[in-house]
Amino acid sequence: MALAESILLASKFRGCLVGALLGDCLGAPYEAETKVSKIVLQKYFDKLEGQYFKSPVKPYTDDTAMTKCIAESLLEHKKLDASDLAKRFVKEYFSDPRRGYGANVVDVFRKLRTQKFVDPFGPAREQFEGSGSYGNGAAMRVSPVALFCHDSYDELVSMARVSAEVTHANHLGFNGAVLQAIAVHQSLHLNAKEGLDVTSFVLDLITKMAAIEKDDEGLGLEDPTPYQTQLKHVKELLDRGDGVEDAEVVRQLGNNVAALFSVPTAIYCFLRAQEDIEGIKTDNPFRRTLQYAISLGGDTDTIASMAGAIAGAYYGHGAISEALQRHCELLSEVVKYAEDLYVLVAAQSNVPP
Ligand code: R7I
Ligand code: MG
Ligand code: MG
Repeated sequence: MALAESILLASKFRGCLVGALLGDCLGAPYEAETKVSKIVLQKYFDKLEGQYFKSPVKPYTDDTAMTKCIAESLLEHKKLDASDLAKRFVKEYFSDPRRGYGANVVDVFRKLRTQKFVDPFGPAREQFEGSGSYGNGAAMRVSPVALFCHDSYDELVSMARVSAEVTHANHLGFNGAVLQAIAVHQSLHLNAKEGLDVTSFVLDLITKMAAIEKDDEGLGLEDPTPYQTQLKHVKELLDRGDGVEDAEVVRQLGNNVAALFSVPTAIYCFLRAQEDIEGIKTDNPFRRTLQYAISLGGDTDTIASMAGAIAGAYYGHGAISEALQRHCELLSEVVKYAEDLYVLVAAQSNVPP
């Protein structure tokens, strides 16, 4: 890889994790609101970006706390170690529990601690009477896996799934994490200067999810290909351009805590924000992505965080407003995780560090 390309890739690594952080920190104040006024959000972002505004730092939530655990575990072990990951999630939660964790995942942490991490996947399988959680908690934290597996698609798919299964044993929970990881991975491999073909971005995701959802054929599901169905909705909505009302986006794709009703939504936010969106005044497509994701309401921190990771991996760190970054707790640590992951990946693939 040429030096210029490696500088660009390093910037995309930072963009990904910083993008995820910004979505979490800036989206969190609006979590659980049914719909957020675009006018209110425009003022909120304008003020945060304003040169003289020194508001208190915006705290991160569980989305970032768990992303941090995955980044640290990968950096230390240079592979995905499920037992180590489980220990880090538990330690992180019990040392700092007030970060807005999902209501049920906490039971997994308690059980893992009680059984002393003998089976890191066991407690997750017991959730919801044995069906496992379909929440988006595995998807929201998966970005470091996408960075770590930059050079290997097959490894990306298997590692994203294993990283998810520590807490999310339901196929909708772990496949949501796999889809989010694949979307970030696609962004990392595209050059923003060449412009984005939004249709082929979605079609590629549909093709890849077809191979993954094949594994669920024996489960006797009502819809055996739920993520492909949602991605087809994403494509149909994109085909209709800027005329689609927010209420319809929410009705078709969802904006809640279920991975099936939030991961495709985050992908749609990134892709739709390639073009201007009515009521959002900014020339910066990264900011447009976040502002639009939050405006849909519901699980705002997580949808904005996932959309931010995909967008940041596409545009790179340089495209993200420094003023917005300054308002986010843990910024310098997150930048360092991305830099260290880049050095690790570069060393493994003989790229200039
Ligand atoms: O998925 P998880 O880690 O939650 C992540 C969300 C993000 O929005 C974070 O920002 C934070 O706010 O929480 O945590 P879980 O507890 O596994 O799942 C979240 C919620 O999804 C649960 O509390 C349930 O309300 C719902 N849920 C289910 N409900 C019924 N049946 C998840 N799986 C099921 C299910 O199988
Ligand atoms: Mg959260
Ligand atoms: Mg959330």
